[in-house]
Amino acid sequence: MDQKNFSVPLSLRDIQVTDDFWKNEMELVRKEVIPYQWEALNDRVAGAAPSFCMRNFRIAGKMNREKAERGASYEAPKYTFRGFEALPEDPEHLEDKFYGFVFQDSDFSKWIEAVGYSLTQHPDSALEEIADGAIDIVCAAQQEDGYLDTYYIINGRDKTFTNLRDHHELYCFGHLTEGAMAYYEATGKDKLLKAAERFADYIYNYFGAEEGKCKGYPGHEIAEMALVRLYEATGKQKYLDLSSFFIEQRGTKPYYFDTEGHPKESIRDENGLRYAYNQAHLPVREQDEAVGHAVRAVYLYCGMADVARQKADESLFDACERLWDNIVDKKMYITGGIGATHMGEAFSFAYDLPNDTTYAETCASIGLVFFARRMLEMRPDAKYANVMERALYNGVLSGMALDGKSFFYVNPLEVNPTACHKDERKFHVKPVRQKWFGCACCPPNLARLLSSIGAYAYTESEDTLFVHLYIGSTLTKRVGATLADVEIRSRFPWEGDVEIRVRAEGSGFKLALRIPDWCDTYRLEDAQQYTLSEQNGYLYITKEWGEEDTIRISYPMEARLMEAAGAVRETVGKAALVRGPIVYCLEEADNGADLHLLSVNPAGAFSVIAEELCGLQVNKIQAEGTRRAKEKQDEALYHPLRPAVREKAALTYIPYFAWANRGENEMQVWTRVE
Ligand code: FUB
Ligand code: ZN
Repeated sequence: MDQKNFSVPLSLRDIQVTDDFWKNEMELVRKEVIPYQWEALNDRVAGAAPSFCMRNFRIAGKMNREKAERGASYEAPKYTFRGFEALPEDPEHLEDKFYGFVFQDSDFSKWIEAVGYSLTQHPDSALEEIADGAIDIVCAAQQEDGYLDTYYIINGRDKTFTNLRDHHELYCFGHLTEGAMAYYEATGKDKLLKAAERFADYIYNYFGAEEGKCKGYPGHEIAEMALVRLYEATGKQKYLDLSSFFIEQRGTKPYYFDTEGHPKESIRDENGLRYAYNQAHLPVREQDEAVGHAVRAVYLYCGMADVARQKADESLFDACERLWDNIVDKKMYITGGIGATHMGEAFSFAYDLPNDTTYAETCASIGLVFFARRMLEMRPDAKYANVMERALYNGVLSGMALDGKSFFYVNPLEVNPTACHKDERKFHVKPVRQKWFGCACCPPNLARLLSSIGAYAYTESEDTLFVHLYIGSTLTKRVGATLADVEIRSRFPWEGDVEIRVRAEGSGFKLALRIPDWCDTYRLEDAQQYTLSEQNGYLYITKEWGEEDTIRISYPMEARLMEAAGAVRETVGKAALVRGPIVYCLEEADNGADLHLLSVNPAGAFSVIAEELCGLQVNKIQAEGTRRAKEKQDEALYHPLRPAVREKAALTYIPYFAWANRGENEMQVWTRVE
């Protein structure tokens, strides 16, 4: 591996996203999600489960002050460790103790990360003031030794790092660092970054290969990638070493988590799932199947990819690639959703992709996007960007309502609301988006991804700008001693025409455009004026650049019915409609109830209709099909086979991400084929 060929994301300060589609998403985050989340973090949302996040930081800060005032006579209160502290029966009388999930601190960190990215695109002094105030509260909770996790600060430091498997100190540290970096990069303010670094130093002194240090590693990964980011920002080798240690240590024997004395969990133990849940069943270089909790898994793979990139470690990259291929070839929904079972929020076995009991947590698709970008940094291969695009426009975006005011945690591909209410196996599947969640991981994760979307669309190497996603933007790229100005315009995801204006000098600047996997061909206007080559799904373009050059390229978007491999039991005989990057679905609001009675005609015409859907301009698709005629009311449950009576039906498909914006109703991605 030659690091010279690697690429890195552009700084968000060098990109202005101008795209109608994504700008709208970013504005929803800025105007709806960030302010709403700030209220939620402060328990000020009527009717929503309190978060306790900022309250926990305030209490930890208060304890610090009391300790400083009373010195040796101070005795910290003693509480019982549970992992989740519920609201007391009388919510008026909260004690000065920790409430909420053990990882509640991370809600602040994801919020401040989204705030940081958002400020790079849209400076907002009022928001910055709120953020600075929040940072003061968080930093006041930090202990003298650098430790910063309110669950243990409040409950008692004697238990620090005693339950790495289930408790989330290292996870909270990881998110804190990511948030601090984003805020620093946006504003230049380093108070939170310094706090994160002090916590990192504490962790570095505690964990590591050196004699006397703890040999544990995070139960929920993310510290691995955060440490690499910290290394890149500070140049301090110890952070890369620690990340590397966490990665190499995972899965070695004796299993670290066994030394923590967790009670055996019978069925998990018998089936070898005890370690796989945390991806700790094997050393990471020996892993070739994505297993366990899906968010943890993809976060681990991101950390592995970061370390592989920093160290040009080919075998670690190979492990990442094996895991990538396993996910994409065997365990991913057509929407880019991953984690097929709600048992452990986990990957299931190969090709087990049920549509109506799926989990496909929003955070897991987000993690897949993170993983894709990291793989692209090392190897620009369209196989990563194709999936990144698929996940973004579908499994990620479905997590948020079109008005930015409610969210899905679980992203099913088929919903019958009655089943969601009455069938215990589907209780985790909500037929409508929720305002907020007690375990509020997904909405703030969405906020941080959407507000930094530019960092996924493009990466740069010394002389090349890689366009992975056709997101309208203006950006600046350094080429040797000069700057190239680039403007990308498109009507993605609805139309495939792209216009790229380049202002560069000489011929040193190259563009690498991803050729999407959803089109068989593309058309480049005036192709003869460029020097062209194709490699791994990218079209490399260069020329002697003039004052301003305009490249016009079209990727035909055709409505296509897709089928899954025969091994996917749930979808045999069914097809999903896809056009460009968008996966479509049928919804009851357009097609009436009993969607399971509908069939689509693969030989019929597909008409694209540009229309507004709940305030958003989208392309709907009309298809020809039939509906199995309603039987008589008293139709016997079983009866001799008779020819089905079918009536013609016009099917109206809408983008999957836009479903469930018109009240509770049925939805399906996979429809029977006539
Ligand atoms: O454990 C923290 C977060 O809560 C995970 O990433 C989500 O899957 C949810 O379990
Ligand atoms: Zn989540």
